[in-house]
This record gives sequence, C-alpha cells and structure tokens, in this order.
Amino acid sequence: MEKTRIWLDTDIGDDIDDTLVLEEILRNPSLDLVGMSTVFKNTPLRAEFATRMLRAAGREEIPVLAGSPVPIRGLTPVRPHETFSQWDLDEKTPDPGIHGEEAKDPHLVPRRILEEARKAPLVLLAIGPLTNIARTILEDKEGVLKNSRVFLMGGEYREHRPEWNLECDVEAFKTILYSGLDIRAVGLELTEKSTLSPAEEELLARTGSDPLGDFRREAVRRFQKSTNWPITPHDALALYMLLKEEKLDFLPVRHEVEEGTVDGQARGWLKEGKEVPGMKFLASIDMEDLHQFVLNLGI
Ligand SMILES: [Ca+2]
Repeated sequence: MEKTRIWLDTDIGDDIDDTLVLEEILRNPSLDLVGMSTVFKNTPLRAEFATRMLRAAGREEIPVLAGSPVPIRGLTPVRPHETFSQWDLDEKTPDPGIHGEEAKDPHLVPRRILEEARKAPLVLLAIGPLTNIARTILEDKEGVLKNSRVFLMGGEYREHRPEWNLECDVEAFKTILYSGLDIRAVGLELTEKSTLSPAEEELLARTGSDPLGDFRREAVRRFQKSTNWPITPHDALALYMLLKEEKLDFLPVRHEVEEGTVDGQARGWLKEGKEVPGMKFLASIDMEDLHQFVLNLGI
C-alpha cells in the first residue's frame, strides 16, 4: 500500500495533544512524515522539542523547520495560556513570550512545503494556528492547490464560539478558508468532548515501552504537573479524520470569520456565511473509537 505523505505543522510544546499526534504519526506504518514545521511564538524551541522526539524515535532524518512566530497581521493580544508545559524547566528556561521577531526567512517553510508538494501528493496536517499554511498559500497558491489536501483542527462550526487556532491568527484562517483548497476540518465542538478519563490517562502513562514511549510519558508527566489539566486530545481528531476519512460524515462549511474584542482580548469565531468551496467539517465522531486510537499508542 502506498504511504500517505504528510507535512505536519504544529505548535507542539504547549498542550500535550500535538505530542500525541507526532507519536502516532511516527508509529503508523501507513504514514510517511516528509517534514514538519513549528508555528506560533517560540518556534525554535518548539522545533527543538520535536527534534528530541524524533531522535527518541530514531527518525532524525525528518526535517524540522522553525516557522512563523507571529501571526500574519502581526502581534495580537491573545488570552494567556500555559506555554512549554512539557519542558524540564531546570534544564533550560524557555522564553514564553512573543517578541515580534519574524522567522529569519519567512519564505523557508512555505518553500519547503511547496517543494514536497511538487514531488507527489501531500497532506498538510495543521494542528496549530494556521500562519505557516496561509503563508504557503500566499507564496504560491497554484502550487499548493495542485497536489495538496489540508486536514486541520480549527474553528467551531456549531455555536459561533471562539476557538484557539483560529483566533491566534484570524487572517491566516481567512486565507485558508477562501483558498479553494481541499480541506477537512474538525472543530472545537467535537474536540472538546474528547477529554480522557483519569483511568484512561493512567493507561496512557503505561503504553509504549520504547524510547519514544518514554519520551511521551515524560512529556505527559510534566504537562500534568505544570498545568493540572486533564488530557483533551483535540489535535488527535485531525489525524483520526485523515486515517478514517472514508468512514466519517462531513458537512459543507457555510461560514465566515468574524472578529471582535471580548474583555479587552482580540477574539475570532465563525458565523454563518456562504458555502466555502472545497472545505468540509467533521459532523460527528465515535468517541470510544477515538479514545482507542489515542490509547493504542505504542501497543
Ligand atoms: Ca496544537
């Protein structure tokens, strides 16, 4: 069977779900991770974290590129959130803030993605704010359209509520929405229901008895210790959607992006609009099956 070529774009290092997704990709024999890029705030540190994870998996040959640290339109005040929860803070104090410094070469990630898309069909799996993907479209829209599909976690499609990946770069979300690309999205209305039970978290802490599993277990431990949040594997739904697309139900996206300020913070959300060509969102999901998927890591 031909492998699915994937480019992963991620804000790995904050919430634990991106870490789970990267592990699942590395363990899945049907997937070929051709490269990955990091997005939002301290992208070099995120890239370093990902590189260590690849090393644990013995997959150092996969390129990891530090992408755009700031949204397309520049700095926007967004809600504070836990950053770099999976770092050993004794080892290195990460810089949690945005300093307005653009990646050294903002064309680097878009050009590498386009290069991979030219070789053969490519899936862009986007599980962070959409800055890098939007920049790729702005770099060469036809180049992306020709050979790529996008699977993303972002937006909220039922109740017009703000969603993190959308509101961290509203302009990028708009760019993708109106790009004409073939897109499958999963929204917060589904992903927020995916929280693992304490017993399931316990199970996750035991799976995968190899260096990659050890790496993830340590990341989970640090995440739990520093945030005290339950594990909600939002981003895992985007990968699940890619792997099980044929069996899932999608609805056409008939939305547009609206922006506003709530309690002094810039927010963004989706409201009703005209149909977006090429883009569909996941209508429903079997949570039990999703949990099996997440808990089977390394078994
Ligand atoms: Ca993410």
